[in-house]
Amino acid sequence: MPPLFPALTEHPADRPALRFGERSLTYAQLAAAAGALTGRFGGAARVAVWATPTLETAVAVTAALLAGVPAVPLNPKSGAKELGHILSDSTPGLVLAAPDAELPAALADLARVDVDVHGTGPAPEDRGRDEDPALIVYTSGTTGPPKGAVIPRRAIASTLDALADAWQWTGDDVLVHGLPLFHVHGLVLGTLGPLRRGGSVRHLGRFSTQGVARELTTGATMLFGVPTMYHRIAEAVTGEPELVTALTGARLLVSGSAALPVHDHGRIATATGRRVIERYGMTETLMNTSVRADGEARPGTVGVPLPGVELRLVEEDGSEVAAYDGETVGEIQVRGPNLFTEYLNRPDATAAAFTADGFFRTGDMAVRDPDGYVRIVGRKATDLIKSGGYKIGAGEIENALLEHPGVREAAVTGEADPDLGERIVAWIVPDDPQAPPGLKELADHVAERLAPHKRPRVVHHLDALPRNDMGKIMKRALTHG
Ligand code: MCA
Ligand code: AMP
Repeated sequence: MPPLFPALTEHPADRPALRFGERSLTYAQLAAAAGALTGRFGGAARVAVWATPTLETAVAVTAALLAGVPAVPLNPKSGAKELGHILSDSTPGLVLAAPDAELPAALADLARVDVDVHGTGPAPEDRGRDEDPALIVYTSGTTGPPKGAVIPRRAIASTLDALADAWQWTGDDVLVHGLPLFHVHGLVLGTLGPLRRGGSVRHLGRFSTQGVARELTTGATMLFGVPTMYHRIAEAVTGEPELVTALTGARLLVSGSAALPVHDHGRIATATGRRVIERYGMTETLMNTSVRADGEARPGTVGVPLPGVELRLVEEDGSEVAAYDGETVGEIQVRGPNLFTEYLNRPDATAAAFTADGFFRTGDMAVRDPDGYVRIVGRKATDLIKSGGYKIGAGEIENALLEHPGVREAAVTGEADPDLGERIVAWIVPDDPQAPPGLKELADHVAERLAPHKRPRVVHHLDALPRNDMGKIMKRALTHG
């Protein structure tokens, strides 16, 4: 099996690999720290990683991949209910965390191993095999709690190599970003990506336009971000000349996880002369399409299928659309080595997600231009909300809201938001109309149980929810007045 990270063993000792804030590791130091850590896994079948945006998380995931032990990245802002579900579903043998991390009560029964980024162990042998599960990443569906997508090692290797081809991404690139490390974007693309190429990543700890400007003017060559980050960049370019200089000098600016508004694309292009390129992926499929570095960065498109990815648009009845004419809308289905293997403990959901001939049903609706460019035009499920690049299921928020004593009925929708793409809106029938729970109370309630990014940003109080004859809530009636 070829190694996942050749640079770990072929490294010149002082080649930079990771930098998080002020702290950094070379490839030699990363190999030694990962080697020391793999010796402490104690036969665990899976390991949880307390995925703060730190060196420790990068070392922990690298060590798990080399040891061939699946890693379950945990959002360190997860609330008790969400965390409880992920732990009982994925049953990790231990949790890897930074020594100074304070872990919540939900993790108290789990053995804890502190990650020593200056540990020195024997150079780790790469024990992973292609089809072995490498990561289990939790992702929201329309109803119920999040599902664990089991991502095999070959999907990681193939998606990163396909992106290298599309973006001319090499070991000379230095990536900057401020993405969270418990999702595919920040972890697989933003951390494992540079390591597979033998290049380096500088993580901002927390996204800021000043941080982006600083890194891109001091050696960073590429920027990854979600559209909310590019929106904030578009807002800042007029007042921050150093940001304009930085973006103008970058080799590649890449946006993903949600649609980049054409308006923000245009404002950045006007100010810097640079076109942000978009790529389209999913937790279950890793990356499917991208605008190529040597291609035309057409605003509003996610480019062409990546090498190895088969993509088709299908009608409701499963037949392929009649024409790729830039107008005929169909659901995107994909097949290729980039796909996940299953949802953990959910054979029903796994079976429903694939067609008989092995294509994954993405639920994303698109048209395809005659020259192959894909334009995403919407989503099949109205109960999935994309806010700040996070996918959030309406059902999980509704369930959390119903656990509030002041809530009799609840419905959740998404509405357009210039910064977040969509914002979460809660429609509540209060138990006591004289004393309805307010926005802050309900936002805190959801943030505490699930995660802060799942909290409602707007609350409406109603006497009753609009329902059809079957008793089903008519969400269109809520959002269309
Ligand atoms: C606010 N906070 C709270 C509460 N309200 N905490 C507890 N209780 C509350 N009621 C805290 C938040 O935790 C956060 O803390 C701070 O206040 C600000 O919160 P918020 O307004 O939500 O955040 P933001 O600053 O507006 O975040 C915007 C963002 C973020 C930075 C763009 O949305 C983000 O990081 N998005 C990235 C999502 C992503 O990576 N998606 C990839 C998945 P603190 O200040 O401590 O942070 S998609 C994917 O992987 C596929 C494969 C793909 O295609 O990429
Ligand atoms: P997640 O399940 O969190 O991995 O989110 C995957 C979803 O994000 C996809 O199914 C799309 O709906 C959306 N997405 C990702 N990248 C893009 C993009 N460049 N443009 C539009 N939507 C995107």
